[in-house]
Amino acid sequence: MEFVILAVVIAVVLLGAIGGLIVGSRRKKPLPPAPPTTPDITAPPAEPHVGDEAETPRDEERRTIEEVDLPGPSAPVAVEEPPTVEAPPIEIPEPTAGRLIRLRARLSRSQNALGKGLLTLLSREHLDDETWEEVEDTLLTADVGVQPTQELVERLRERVKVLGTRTPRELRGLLREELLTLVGPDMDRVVRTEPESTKPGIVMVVGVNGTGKTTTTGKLARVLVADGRTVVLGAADTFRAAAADQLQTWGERVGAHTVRGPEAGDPASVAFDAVKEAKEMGFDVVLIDTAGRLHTKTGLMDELGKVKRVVEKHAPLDEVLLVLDATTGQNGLVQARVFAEVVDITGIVLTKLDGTAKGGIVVAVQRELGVPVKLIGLGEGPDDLAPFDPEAFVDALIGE
Ligand SMILES: Nc1nc2c(ncn2[C@@H]2O[C@H](COP(=O)(O)OP(=O)(O)OP(=O)(O)O)[C@@H](O)[C@H]2O)c(=O)[nH]1
Ligand SMILES: [Mg+2]
Repeated sequence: MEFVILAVVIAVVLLGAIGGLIVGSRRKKPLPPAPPTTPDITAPPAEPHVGDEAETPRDEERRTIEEVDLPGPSAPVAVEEPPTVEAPPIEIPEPTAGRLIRLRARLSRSQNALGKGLLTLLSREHLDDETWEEVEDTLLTADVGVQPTQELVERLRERVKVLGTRTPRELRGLLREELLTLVGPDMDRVVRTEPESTKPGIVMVVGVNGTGKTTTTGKLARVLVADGRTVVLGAADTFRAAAADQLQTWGERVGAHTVRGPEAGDPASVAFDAVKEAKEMGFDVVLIDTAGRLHTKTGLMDELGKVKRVVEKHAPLDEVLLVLDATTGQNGLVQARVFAEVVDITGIVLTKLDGTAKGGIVVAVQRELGVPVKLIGLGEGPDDLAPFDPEAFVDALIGE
């Protein structure tokens, strides 16, 4: 009898222990992530992890509500100290002169394959049809575009024939002249930001997603501040909260004021308010950053037209800058055409020229729009923006 009682006691103790383990292990197991209600198509596909198969299958029995620990009403609530907001130190942007030397060197590094290739071809003893075809291919590969390429080759052929014997110096001079003609040394490339008595300079920045609009707006603000101008940034990209933060961060670094609106609010009204504030407070220039939009989406393009029209209730815009990513090549031309129809582009900013040898797109896009490239982006650094200078550009192409 005693033995039976002892056995029962042991059994009870054991069961309790096992139960405790199970409960304990359940408590410790973290909640599986809640499955999204709609599939997130922007999320990258989940990578398999080591030991994936060992994970609990998703159709495992769910915990009941009683098993989930809820925080008691008396649970202490951690009171967070409000973070002390320290004003970031204001940076002094790099002076223009030093910046240009640095950026020209960077441009040469990325672009001089084109010029070197051309010079090598032109130095051949016999310039037969095949060589001229290679010259053409070289220019096309650099995204110069069909029409300008044919013009250049025709003129070069003519001039080389007249020249007879060629020295490398002569060839270089010839090529430089012809490339320069193509790039358009006489186009007006001034970025207009001059304030007038009652109105600030107004610049709007547009383009498809990810071309570098916000970065360019930020870099341009730095250039203006370095020139002693006061700047307001209009965060008219209301699609993402992070977009306004990104712009504001650029502004704060040089002490430029950012006007923002509610998330998903009307971009036109943010742009309007930015100009209004600039006018009221006597700022010199307003730079309006807009959301990236695909040129194929009519609704978004209409919205951009509206932003411009609403701003124009204050005053005409001085510049509408189209930001194109130099690495996207010929697709940039299609974008340029559509944007130009909607908002009358006055200047092109060609970004990411540091990451591609296809600088020939400068020629193609200017031809397409009849609008000059005014600025070029040569890196992700805050001072990696340069005015577009045709002579410096051609020198970078053919090496000095
Ligand atoms: N290498 C290089 N990267 C650049 C240049 N300009 C911009 N970028 C990079 O391009 C990426 C996109 O830049 P953003 O300025 O956010 O582009 P955005 O057009 O405002 O993008 P959305 O607002 O999302 O349409 C960032 O990683 C930038 O650092 C450039 O001239 N060279
Ligand atoms: Mg942006």
